[in-house]
Amino acid sequence: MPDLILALDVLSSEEALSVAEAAAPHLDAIKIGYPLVLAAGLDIAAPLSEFGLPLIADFKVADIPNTNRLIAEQVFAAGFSAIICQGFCGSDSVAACVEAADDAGGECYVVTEMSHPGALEFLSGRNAERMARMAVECGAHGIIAPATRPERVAALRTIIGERKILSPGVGAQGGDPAVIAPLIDGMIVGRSIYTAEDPAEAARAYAAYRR
Ligand code: NUP
Repeated sequence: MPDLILALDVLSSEEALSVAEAAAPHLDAIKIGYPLVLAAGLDIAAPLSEFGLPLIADFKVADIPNTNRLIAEQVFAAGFSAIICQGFCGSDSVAACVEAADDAGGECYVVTEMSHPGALEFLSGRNAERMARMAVECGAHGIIAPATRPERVAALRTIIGERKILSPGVGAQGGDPAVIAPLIDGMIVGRSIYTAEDPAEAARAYAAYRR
């Protein structure tokens, strides 16, 4: 059953630290991305890492290999354990992130099919399956796949085997944690925890799907 990963998309370091402190006992990792880093700076990684949880950088890196590598090196130097990159730029761009992760002793996850409705325009079906195959060939540690479409997660699992699937889209985007939990390795939950009246209680409720 999956780890619980908090998507901490709040807009100040004060709120980030207060939600993280409340939820931390129920979490296995914290994921941050552009919203918090643009509001509070990359330095937010240092106080967040004090909760003793792995930090995942969700920058959906999508550039040429050299730029991807430079971005990934900054991420790992800032203390993150993992980076998320897009698959659609191709295998050389993904390989640059995987290499930087390996050099830093970290992990790289590749976005295959996204969780929102617009993903069905370009980022789904055969393209997602090709990206999953490529992620395996590049040595990525796992993929990102949508909790909003459990049948697609099951299909992508047949391609990636034992590699990890981290899955966003539970709660606010409509995904059902009970349905998706048996299919994945990490459940990513943002708004349903950080906008809850009691984030600790909300995190505890999602953590129940770990068992
Ligand atoms: O396909 C994806 N869908 C998605 O929601 C890939 C992602 N990385 N995410 C991220 O997961 C999104 O940017 C947000 O940080 C988190 C989901 O948050 P929420 O919908 O639970 O609030």
